[in-house]
Amino acid sequence: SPRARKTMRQQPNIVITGTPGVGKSTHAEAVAARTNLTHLTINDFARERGCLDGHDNRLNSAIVDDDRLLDALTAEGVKEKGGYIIDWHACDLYPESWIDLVVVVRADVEVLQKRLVGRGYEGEKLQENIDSEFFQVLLEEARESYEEEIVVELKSDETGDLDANVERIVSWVETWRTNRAS
Ligand code: DAT
Repeated sequence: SPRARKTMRQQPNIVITGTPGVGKSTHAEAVAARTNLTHLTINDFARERGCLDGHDNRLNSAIVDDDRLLDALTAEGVKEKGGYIIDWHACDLYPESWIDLVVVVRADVEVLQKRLVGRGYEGEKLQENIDSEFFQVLLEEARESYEEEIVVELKSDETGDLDANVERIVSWVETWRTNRAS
């Protein structure tokens, strides 16, 4: 459960991470709707704020410049104000002091494969993402980058998982707010 952390933030910052297709944005949107936190889709934010640094042709995806992204997030007031749900497939670039909770969304690789094929992924891009989930790359990244007690792994194979996860994150936010106020 959330303990008092060294922060001046009035609202918590939550990182929602995981392999593409696991359900990050679905979770982030549902939690944002219930908590009034702001869903920050880094793919869009990085593009809008000029934080892209070329294109990876092999994986057909934009390359984000981490330093520029951190500057843009700082300008946005992420660290000081808080109140953001940061939705991206990477999680190791934010300073620890910015982040109050890290949710690693996981999916069964067969379920994920179907979702990604449905999204038009194929070839190397499809395989790399399946491998990434199989080898729990994002979970390891989260565990290496943040204190163990703020990292939560949540399974997202079915609708029931989604509902339970959202409930759990919302209640974490409510507890954080209660602790912050007292
Ligand atoms: P991400 O943001 O991680 O790329 P998403 O939120 O766009 O993933 O979800 C990918 C697809 O999978 C989307 O069609 C919604 C579906 N999905 C995600 N989590 C689910 C769950 N727990 N049950 C059923 N469908 C889910």
